[in-house]
Amino acid sequence: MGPITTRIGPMTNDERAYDRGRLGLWLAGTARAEGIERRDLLRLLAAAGVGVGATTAATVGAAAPPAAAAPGARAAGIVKPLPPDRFVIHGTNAETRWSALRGTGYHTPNDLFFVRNHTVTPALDAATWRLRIWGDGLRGARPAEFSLEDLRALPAVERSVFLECAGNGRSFFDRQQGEPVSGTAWSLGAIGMARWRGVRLAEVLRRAGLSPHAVDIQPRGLDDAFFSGGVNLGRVRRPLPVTKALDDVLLAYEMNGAPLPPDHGHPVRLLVPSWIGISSIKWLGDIEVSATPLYSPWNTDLYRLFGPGHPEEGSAPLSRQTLKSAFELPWEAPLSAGRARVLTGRSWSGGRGVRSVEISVDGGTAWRPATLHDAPRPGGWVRWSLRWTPRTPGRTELLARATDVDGTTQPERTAHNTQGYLFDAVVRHPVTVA
Ligand SMILES: Nc1nc2c(c(=O)[nH]1)N[C@H]1C(S)=C(S)[C@@H](COP(=O)(O)O)O[C@H]1N2
Ligand SMILES: [Mo]
Repeated sequence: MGPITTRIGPMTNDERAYDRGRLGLWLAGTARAEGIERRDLLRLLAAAGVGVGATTAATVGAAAPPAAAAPGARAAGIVKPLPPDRFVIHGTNAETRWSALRGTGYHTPNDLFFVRNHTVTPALDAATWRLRIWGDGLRGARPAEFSLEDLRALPAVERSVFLECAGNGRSFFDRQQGEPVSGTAWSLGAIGMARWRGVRLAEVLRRAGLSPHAVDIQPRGLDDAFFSGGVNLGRVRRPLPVTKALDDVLLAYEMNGAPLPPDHGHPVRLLVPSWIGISSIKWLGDIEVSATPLYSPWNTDLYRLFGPGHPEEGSAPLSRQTLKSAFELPWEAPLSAGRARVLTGRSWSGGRGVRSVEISVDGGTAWRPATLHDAPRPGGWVRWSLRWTPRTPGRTELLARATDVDGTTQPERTAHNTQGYLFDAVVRHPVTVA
C-alpha cells in the first residue's frame, strides 16, 4: 500500500497532534462521538485550546471508578479455574501471581494468563461467528464480512508480544506513594506474554476496501454493555488511529498454539503490540472504519491521565506501555539466612525493549547488575537472574530497576494520576530473612 493521507493532513503517530486535529473536526461537525455527552467533549475542546469560547464547563472530576466486587469474591464471569496459589481475584478480574511464573519459560501459559473483564466472558460459537467491517472509511458502501474460516485462509503471522493492562501496578500509587487512585487495585500481575497467531489487520482492512480517507478504526466486543456508576457506556470499544492499525496489529485467533481461550477473546481478538491492554479488544464483533475521528468513553474519560500536573482535558489518549520490573517471588517471601538462592524476575517496556536491569537487596542503597537471559526486543520482556545469599536476619526490600534501549530508567516515583495508569516506578518488594 502507498502512503496514506487523511483529511487531517499527513498521518502521524503523534497522538496529541492527532487528537487536536480530531477535536477540531468534531467542532466542525464532522467527527462523531456516540455515547459521550456533548458537554464532556466541549470540556475537552476548551482545555485543548481548540476554542469554543465561554460556553464550556471548566471542571474536571475524577472519573467514576470501574465497578468492582468485594475483595475475596469469586471472579464472576471468568470461565477458567483460578487457583489461589496462581491468581489474585479483583471483582471480575484476576491477576497472575508473579511467584507462579518462576520457571514457566518465556511465554505465559494460557491457564496462568491474567484476565481483565469489564463484564463477563461471553459464550461465542466460532462456527457462526462473523466479523463485520463497516463505515464511511471504506471505499464501497457495503460492509465486509469474514468468518473464522475466511480469516484462517489468509496469510498467517505469529508474534510473541506481551499484553498488559494500563492499570498494572496501580496499587503501588497508594501502597508506595501514599496516593489513592480509582480502579482495580492490581499489583504487578496484569501482564502476560503469548505467542499470538492470526492475520494482519492491515491485510483484512485492505480486503474490506480501506479508503485513503480513513482516519480511525473502532473495534467493538461482543460482551455485554458496560455500566459505570449506573451509566450505560455501551459495549467495550476504543478507537485506534489507522496508522497503528496498519502497522503491527493482529486479528489473533490462536494463543500459544491453542485456539483463543474463552476468557481471552474466543474466537478472535485484536492484538495491539506495545499499547495498553484496552486497545486489544476481545470477542471482536465488528470494526467501524471511519473517515472522521471517533470517540468512545475508553479514549476520553478513561485511559487518559487526569489530575494536577496533567492538562485539564487529560493527557492524549494513552497508547504505549511504560517500563516495569517484577520479582518472581511471593510478597513477603520468607528466605533462609546463609543459603544461596537465585533471584529471578522479568522487565519489560512499551518501547524498544529492556537493555539492562540492576538489583538492590538492601532497600536501594547498593545496586548490582542482573544477568539477562533474553535480548531486548519491542513487545518483548527480558528474564533476569541474580545469585544472592541473604546474611542478616530480618526484613528487607528487594528492588529491580530496568533501563530500556533508549536509556530511560525506571524512576523512584511515578507522577500521580487520578485513575492510576502507567505506574513505572521501581517497586519495593518486601522479604523476610530468617
Ligand atoms: N471486549 C472486551 N475487550 C477487552 C476487555 C473487555 O472487558 N471486553 N478488556 C480490555 C482490557 S482493559 C485489557 S487489560 C485486556 C485484557 O486481556 P486478557 O483478559 O486477555 O488478559 O483486554 C481488553 N479487551
Ligand atoms: Mo486493562
